[in-house]
Amino acid sequence: MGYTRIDKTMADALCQIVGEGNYKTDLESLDLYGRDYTEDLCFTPELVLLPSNTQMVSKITRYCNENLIALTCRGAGTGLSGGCLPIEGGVVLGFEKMNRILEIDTANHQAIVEAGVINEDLQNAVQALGLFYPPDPASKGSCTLGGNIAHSSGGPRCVKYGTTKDYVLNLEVVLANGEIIQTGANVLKNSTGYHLTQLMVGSEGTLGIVCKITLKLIPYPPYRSLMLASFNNAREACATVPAIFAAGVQASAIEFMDRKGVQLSTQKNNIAFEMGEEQAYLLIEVDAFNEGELMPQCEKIYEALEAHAVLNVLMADDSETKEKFWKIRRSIGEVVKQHSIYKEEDTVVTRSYLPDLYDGVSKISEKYGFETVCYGHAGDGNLHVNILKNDLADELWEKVLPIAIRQIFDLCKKYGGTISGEHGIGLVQKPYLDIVFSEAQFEIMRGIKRSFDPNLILNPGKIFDM
Ligand code: 2HG
Ligand code: ZN
Repeated sequence: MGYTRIDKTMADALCQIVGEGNYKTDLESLDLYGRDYTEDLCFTPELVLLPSNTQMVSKITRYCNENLIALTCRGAGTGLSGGCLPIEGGVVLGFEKMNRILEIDTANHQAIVEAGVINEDLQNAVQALGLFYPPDPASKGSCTLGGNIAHSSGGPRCVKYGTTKDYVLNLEVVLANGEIIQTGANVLKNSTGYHLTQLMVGSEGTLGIVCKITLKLIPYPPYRSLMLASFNNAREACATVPAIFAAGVQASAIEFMDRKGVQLSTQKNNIAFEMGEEQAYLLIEVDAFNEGELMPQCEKIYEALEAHAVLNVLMADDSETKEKFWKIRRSIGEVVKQHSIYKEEDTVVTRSYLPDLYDGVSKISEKYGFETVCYGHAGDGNLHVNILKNDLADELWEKVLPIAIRQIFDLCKKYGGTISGEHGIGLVQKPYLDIVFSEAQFEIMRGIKRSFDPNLILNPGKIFDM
């Protein structure tokens, strides 16, 4: 589909909506807003606009719709599926000026925020009031809540508390024609018609533009214990995960890290960490409202670990050690990116199939001569598989990679899962969506897209082709 190129008159009209100092046209900024964390992809937009309220977003959207200008929203650009890349050029809408926490309602345990609020800023603000917003992507210090909604982002705590979708009560959304709607109501229960709120969560900015968000909060559990268990066999580490649940413990994180991931993370971050023969680790956390509730949970976990040939268990006794272990885990994604050209897959399977998925990925990598770094949210059956290019020839990498990825995703389907647990489909997973969706499902989704965005201006070219 042909989109309109933005000429001088159009640019002036759009810039006037946001006002002086709230737009960018210089090449350096356009390049910056044309990238996210997905590989080294870049699609330069024609204009970047930084609105400061919903009315401005509405006027911009109406203008783009009337003039058939592509419009792509961007949070902090930390996404890993190319979801915010403006592949058709046009306008990128940045949310850095819409970053206010509008209300924290302690009586109703709700927060109302603008879409550009940084995840961790909300976590800190509500924690100061004894409240908890659990979804915690590794990039929590920079990613925005609007971006989290676009992909229904997760993080380590989701194994106990659920992902972004479980906390969104209501959204203020600008539709493609500029109209402003509420998708639901600020209530915990809602059985009133179609659930537009949940439809919007995970739709990656293709159906409407989320401007304000009402989030559910819960009481903050102030006590936590953290342990790092090592294994000399990665399959065994994965197989231990269901045993922890079977022991009757609901851990607040069960994270898997393979040897290479820990090696890269500790080396690149200069973290002192002794390694022997370990091939994999589980980082396990429990939380509680009373300190006395921690030890019985740890003991049950310890028994489950012992029954599964754990090599060693390190308890993080002080806050420095806790921070160190979490730093090792949270920075793996980043250090892999620094280490080599790579491709990241966000595989997810029914938890008990994790060992089979891990084995399958290892066999596929071996067959094609790739090195992989695997880590992620083992408690959710969600394994981030990073395929490293290292010194493989470009030609081989480009030819074989899509074949290997398809085989990995076929395994996800076989083991009861799907091709993305928390990073979305965006641009880079789009070629593989046929593995999990039939033509009938695509047609339903295309119909939904058409009814929200008949001119196809919102984040064109993402999730599936029209
Ligand atoms: C992780 O588990 C994340 O490390 C990386 O999925 C994504 O937070 C992010 O940006
Ligand atoms: Zn993750």
